[in-house]
Amino acid sequence: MKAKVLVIGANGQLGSVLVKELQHHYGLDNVVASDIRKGHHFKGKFEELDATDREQLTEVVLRYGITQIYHLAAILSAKGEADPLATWDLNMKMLFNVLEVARIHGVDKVFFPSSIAVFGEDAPWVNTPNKAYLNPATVYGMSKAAGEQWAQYYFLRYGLDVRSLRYPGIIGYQSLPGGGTTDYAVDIFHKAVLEEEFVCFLNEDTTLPMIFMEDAIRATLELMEAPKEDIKIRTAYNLAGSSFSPEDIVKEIRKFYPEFKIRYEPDFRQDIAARWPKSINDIEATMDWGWKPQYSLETIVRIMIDKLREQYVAQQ
Ligand code: AKB
Repeated sequence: MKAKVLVIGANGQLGSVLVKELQHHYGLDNVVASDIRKGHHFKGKFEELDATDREQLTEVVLRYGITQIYHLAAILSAKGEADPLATWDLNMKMLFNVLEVARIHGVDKVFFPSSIAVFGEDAPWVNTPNKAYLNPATVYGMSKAAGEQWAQYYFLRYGLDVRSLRYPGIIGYQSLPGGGTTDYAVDIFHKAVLEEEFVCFLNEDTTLPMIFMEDAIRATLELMEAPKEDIKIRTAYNLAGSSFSPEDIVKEIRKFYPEFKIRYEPDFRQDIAARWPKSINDIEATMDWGWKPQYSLETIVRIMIDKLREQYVAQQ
C-alpha cells in the first residue's frame, strides 16, 4: 500500500524542512502538511489542524487515508518553563491524541521526536548512553521522557509501530527554531552574516550536543524506513551529530568574519543547558539501523554562512 503521510507541526524548524523531504520521497500528493496555523507556503496539501482536538485529527486521518504520522508539534524547553502546567497539558494531550487515533484507525507508523532534554543531572555528562537514568529538569524534558514510555507502551500493548529519536539541538539555514535552549546555535549565524553583535544567553564554554539539519532529516527517514524487526529500542534512540560550545562556534565564524562580536549574558536557559549532556553515545542507532552523522562543526559553519549569505542577498 502507498504511504500517505501526515506531518503535525509542519511550520516548525524541523517540520518545514522534513515536509519537503517527505514530498520528495513519497510524492507531493502523498504528504499532508499540517499546523495549528497557516503560515508556511508549502506546495502540496496543507491542513490547519489543532492536534489537541481529537475529532479534528481523526477527520484528517480518515479523509486522507493516512498511514504514517510524524508528530512534531511541542512546546520546547525554554518556552515551556513560562507555563509549566499548560506545557505539560499541551504536549501530552497532542501525543495521546496521535497515539489513540493511530491505534484506532490502523495507522502503520508513528514518529514521535524525543530530545536530549530527557536527561538530567544523574546521567553521565559525557558520552551519555541510551540507557542512562532519566531525571529531566524541564517540563518539556518531562513530557518527552513520559512520551517515550507511552510510545513503548503502545508498541508493547497494541503493536503500534511508534519510533523515536532523541534529537540534539538542530542547526539549519532553512528555518528558525523557536522556544528552545539550543536556539542560540542558529541565531548566532544570522547575526554573523548580518555583521551584527550577538548576545548569547549561554556561557561561552557550555558544550551541548548538536546536529546539522541534513543529518537530522536523514536520521529520521532512515529510522522510519528501517525494517520493523531492526528497531530494538521502543522508547527512543540516542542520536549524535557533533558537540560544541558557543566559543567553539565563534572560533569557526571568525575564520569568515574576523571582526565578529559576541557578548555573553547567560539567563535561565544556562541552568537548563547545564543539566543536559555534553555529548551523546548513539551506538545503538549505529548498530540497529546504521546511523552515521556526516557533518562536523567546521562543515556546518561553512554551509550555514554560505547559505545565509545567499538568502540575505536574495532578500535585498
Ligand atoms: C530545545 O532546546 O528545547 C530543543 C531540544 C534540544 O529538544 N532544541
